Amino acid sequence: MLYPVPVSPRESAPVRRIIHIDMDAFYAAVEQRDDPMLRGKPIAVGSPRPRGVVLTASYEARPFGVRSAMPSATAARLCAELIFVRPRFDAYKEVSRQVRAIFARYTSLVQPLSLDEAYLDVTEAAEAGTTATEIAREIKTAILAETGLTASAGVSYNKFLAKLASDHRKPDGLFVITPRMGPSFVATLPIAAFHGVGPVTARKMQSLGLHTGADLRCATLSFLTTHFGRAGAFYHAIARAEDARPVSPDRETKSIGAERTFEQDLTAWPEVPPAIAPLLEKLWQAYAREGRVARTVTVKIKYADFRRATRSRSLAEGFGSQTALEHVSLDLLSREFPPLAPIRLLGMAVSNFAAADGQMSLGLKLD
Ligand code: TTP
Ligand code: MG
Repeated sequence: MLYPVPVSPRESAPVRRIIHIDMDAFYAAVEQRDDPMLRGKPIAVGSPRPRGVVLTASYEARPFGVRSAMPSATAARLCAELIFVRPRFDAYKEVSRQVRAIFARYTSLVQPLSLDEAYLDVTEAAEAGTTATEIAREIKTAILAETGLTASAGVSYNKFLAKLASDHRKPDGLFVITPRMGPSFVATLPIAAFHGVGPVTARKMQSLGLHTGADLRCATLSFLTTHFGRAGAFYHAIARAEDARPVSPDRETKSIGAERTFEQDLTAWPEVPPAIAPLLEKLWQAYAREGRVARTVTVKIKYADFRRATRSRSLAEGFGSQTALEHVSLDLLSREFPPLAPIRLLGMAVSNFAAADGQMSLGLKLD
């Protein structure tokens, strides 16, 4: 007698085909393309001033240890021949527009993450006959032909793995993680390499004996939610190479934020300005990349006893400089001192963006 083979819901769901595309050394590659003198040389895009930061470095500069978000002074010390180049955001936006037009030839399910990065869901196109890997290769070829720049592509069955895959063979890479490979690929990774695990979480995981994807996989869901709250369920899933998040094309940026959990709680006001300086820098960079003016800034405080507070202020003309952002954020925070309890986390975000009609485009001052 024949028994029907049980089909689990997961087996019956169609396997998705997701591509993650990420341009190589994006700003630096555009500068080298447009100025032949810069080709083959270690360059950093950003301000050379003492308080400036590196936005990105060319692949020639990376062996010296020059990295995004590094103070320019440190970068210059690491690489004596480093050439600093001022960013030209309009040029990067133009390339971004060209690359997105290429994506649109294959699917309408495109979720841009920044000017140089996007997820594409090509399940439908792949079912029609062309494999996702072929589509990724065609996209890379079109990007090179039409912009003169290289991109790396990752192909897999969810967003988490596609992003890991695009990073795996950078620059000019193409890497595929099949359903069979997914769990073992994740098992070998150090947890700090997981997208979504920041440095503080990574240290906490290490203190709990979780060093690799394989360690994380051994942890139970209740253990992870006890220690990491809501993020625990996400860590539990990605340890199994599972990620059900859809590619969401309409997700327009509504706010841009940065936050930091401190290794030691803050208790006195003089500790605050230096503590938020790196946050402000990070926020300003991301804001500068967005290109639209935000009218509201919000600060967030989490106390050691788990109480929390948020405070906002809006400016009719929007925040046009890093100094304005700093001034208002510090003012909002200073009103909360002396604090209700020691502070374990501070966050800042900008929101309430003006329409991108060119009227209020951000006067970018990176210094
Ligand atoms: P990334 O894709 O993170 O970096 P990249 O394209 O320069 O290099 P890779 O080959 O490793 O992908 O970021 C894209 C661009 O965003 C980058 O060229 C500059 C900008 N950027 C910042 O302005 N600040 C930052 O901290 C980072 C990480 C990027
Ligand atoms: Mg990139």
